[in-house]
Amino acid sequence: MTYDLVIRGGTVVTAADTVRADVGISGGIIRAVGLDLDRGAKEIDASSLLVMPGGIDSHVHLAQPFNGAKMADGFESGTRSAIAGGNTTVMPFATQPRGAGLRVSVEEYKALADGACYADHAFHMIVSDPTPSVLGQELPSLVADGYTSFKVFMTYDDLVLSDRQLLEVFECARSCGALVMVHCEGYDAIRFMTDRLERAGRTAPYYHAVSRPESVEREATHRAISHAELTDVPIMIVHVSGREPMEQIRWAQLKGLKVYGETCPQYIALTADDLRGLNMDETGGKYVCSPPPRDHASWEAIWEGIRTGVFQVFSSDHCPFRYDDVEGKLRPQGRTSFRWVPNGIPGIETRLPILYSKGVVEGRITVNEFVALTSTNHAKMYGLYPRKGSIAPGFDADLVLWDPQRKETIRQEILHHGADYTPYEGLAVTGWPVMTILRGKPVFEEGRILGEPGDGQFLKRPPPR
Ligand code: DUC
Ligand code: ZN
Ligand code: ZN
Repeated sequence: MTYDLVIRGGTVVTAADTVRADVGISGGIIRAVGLDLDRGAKEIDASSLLVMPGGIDSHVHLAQPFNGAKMADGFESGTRSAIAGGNTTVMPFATQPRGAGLRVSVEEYKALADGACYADHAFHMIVSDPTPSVLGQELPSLVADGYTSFKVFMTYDDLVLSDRQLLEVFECARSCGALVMVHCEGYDAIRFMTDRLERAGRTAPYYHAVSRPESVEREATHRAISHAELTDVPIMIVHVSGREPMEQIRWAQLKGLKVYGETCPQYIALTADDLRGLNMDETGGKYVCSPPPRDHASWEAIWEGIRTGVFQVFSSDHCPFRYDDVEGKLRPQGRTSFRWVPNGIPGIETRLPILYSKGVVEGRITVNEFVALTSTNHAKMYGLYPRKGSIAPGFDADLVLWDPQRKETIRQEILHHGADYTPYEGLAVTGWPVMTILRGKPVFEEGRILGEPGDGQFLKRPPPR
């Protein structure tokens, strides 16, 4: 047998195993993993490299309306940045604006993605207006069509759901078999704190972190868990920032509840001190995201949660805004108070290097755990397995060839996103993607984009079983 492509002599890493093997690929599918495979029409020498499943980033925001600010990445630049960071699949969110239908929101979002993506993609939904027709018809029918996960918010004026609404949405998800992702921060507590801080003239970006301390996240996490227990629905607590919410999830898991956890690079690489600045012209706004990054003790708590399996997935929560831009972080309204600084930071391209460097190189996790956290578990959690997320015959040939020795310093100038900065500027890492292969096609190599918009396919997920 010959192959279209053979990746020769690499160290193949999956969530389970590390073996030296060739990978034979034809028709975009992995056909064989083994020693001394027959020749390929094309061959790539991977003898000094790790061959891992392409990253799957199951929490990214692209081309999403955001409270009047303009997101720095649409599908094209966002997925370009994704492949440059070793990813092959991304999962952004189709948002239902209040007053709009859910189906039409999904269709409009899909139209934006069609033909524009460098990476494969599937969508979660964001449900902001759970009307009787959304809960009675639209949501069940979309879930049956393969949109099997959606996010709900416990804060933000234009997205927040009441407890009653959360319960109704959870009940609906339970009956149609969906997984609910929950943004856990308490709306009223944040508004209370924000009003007080503003009255005291504390409006600089740093006070964003003060306005939503860990207790606010812990309380909402517990409330979401209680609602999930009442309705017997699986939930994913997203972007967990520190010990207190992590321990709530662990408590729920030990109780046997179907509660899953996600964390992100900002919670092991940034702290609230990054938000410090004297006024709105200072750079603190670059780090405004929610929940906010906390402190070094929180990093250790997050590692504890990663090591002990509280967190199944490590996502970027890529939510990019340009900094020096009237529609970005420094928009005129944003200069008046942290309340108006758009929440979110770019990170789709730096997720893998940060986790590899701080996790694998610094000895906190194994390389197999790295694969589970960045790819395999995302595929399993969100219905893309066994097509995506591992290296074995029959899987899509989505791979990242990884140089485990490569030292790099994260800098804006080497990244491919649409933002004008990276919050990780100057961070030294060891381990870097050398090549990204999407269904058998090299789409990124040594800093150069080889793929094209449209290479990425929409992934229809199967309905729940
Ligand atoms: N939640 C996210 O998941 N991303 C960006 C902003 C937010 O609040
Ligand atoms: Zn969120
Ligand atoms: Zn997010």
